[in-house]
Amino acid sequence: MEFPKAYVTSRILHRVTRGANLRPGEITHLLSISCRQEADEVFAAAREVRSRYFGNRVFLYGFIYFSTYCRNNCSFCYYRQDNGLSPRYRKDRSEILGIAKELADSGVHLIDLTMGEDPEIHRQEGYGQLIELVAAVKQVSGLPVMVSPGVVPEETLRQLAEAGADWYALYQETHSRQLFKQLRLGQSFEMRNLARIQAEKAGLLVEDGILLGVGESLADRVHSLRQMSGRKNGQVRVMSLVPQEDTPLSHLQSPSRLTELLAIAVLRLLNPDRLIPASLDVEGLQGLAGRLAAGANVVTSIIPPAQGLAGVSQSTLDINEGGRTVAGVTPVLKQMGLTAASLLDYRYWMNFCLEKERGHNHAHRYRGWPVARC
Ligand code: SAM
Ligand code: MD0
Ligand code: SF4
Repeated sequence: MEFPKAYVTSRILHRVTRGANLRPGEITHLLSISCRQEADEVFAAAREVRSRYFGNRVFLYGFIYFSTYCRNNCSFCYYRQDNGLSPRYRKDRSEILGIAKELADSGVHLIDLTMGEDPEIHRQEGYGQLIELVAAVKQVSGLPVMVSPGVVPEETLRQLAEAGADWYALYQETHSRQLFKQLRLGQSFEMRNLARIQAEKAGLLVEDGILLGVGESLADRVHSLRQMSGRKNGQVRVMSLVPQEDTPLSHLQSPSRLTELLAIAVLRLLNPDRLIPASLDVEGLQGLAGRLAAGANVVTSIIPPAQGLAGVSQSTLDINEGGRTVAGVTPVLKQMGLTAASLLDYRYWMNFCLEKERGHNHAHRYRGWPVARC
């Protein structure tokens, strides 16, 4: 006998909110939901699980896309080398430090230094310029720093960690080897996976992520969500493809909003105590509330206006209007009963995650955090 879909959904959520692990078939079921009411139940469960670890506290990440030059040709990306339309710039050291300070003063918890695989930076023996930049940004902002430079050698990862980098962000985009080949043209699936493992060994926190709507099957989505969740990632993300003019994937459509929101909620159910972004880089400020309601707990891609900075998948949306700022997102948090965490909360969570991943059972030291059930 086949049970009604809504009944199966309730059963799954009942189990998972009581601490059971989601099985592959259950993930498939949740990702296939098309009824809004049923989806709302999934989001409510994701919020419940989130609140056990994080209460109503949300983290805010400042984003500095400091070089938009790239030697690669990813099929989805506006900044691929062959795209003559994308704005190319390379910010100098003093501009970057000024922007980092401005972001820190505005109340973000972290600075994300992101670049294309800029040949000027990647060809330098030892990446000295990038390593020095990380140390300077850390010093001037007084904040944790994430680097998103693409694939770099293991030795560079160690030096970045020594210079004070806290995070290494490198998204696999898909955990299917076949599809990867069509997305990251001419790049190695293994090297990309390995770089995150090496970063973790170097003492960095690591973020992985996947794209939705790039030709993946439902089974690919389930596989990727499980792969990301079974590893030592501190932060995991899903982002919908934003089709870009003059790129090989320009003909594809962005997946429905429900697709991304369900994937965020499933990621939360799979990763109760991890960080999950609600990126402003997909739908701008108007997409924020939905992503937070689905279980995300980090607002990423906060960009100061009037600095000539671009976003990645939304290169201009809401930036110069000041929508992608702490002041812009605060009313949304408030309206949802959420609040920006303190910097101390953020540092505390980073330590908690590092200790846990190193297998040190110091959970008792973190009694005040997570909120309950450590
Ligand atoms: N260049 C580095 C790299 O590729 O790892 C770091 C920056 S890259 C621009 C950051 C991420 O943005 C990519 O890994 C991809 O997930 C996302 N991205 C790029 N273009 C996108 C698009 N058109 N739609 C959605 N996400 C996109
Ligand atoms: C974001 N545009 O958070 C940024 C970017 C890179 N670490 C992050 C994809 O949405
Ligand atoms: Fe370059 Fe990153 Fe865009 Fe790929 S995703 S083309 S590596 S900037």
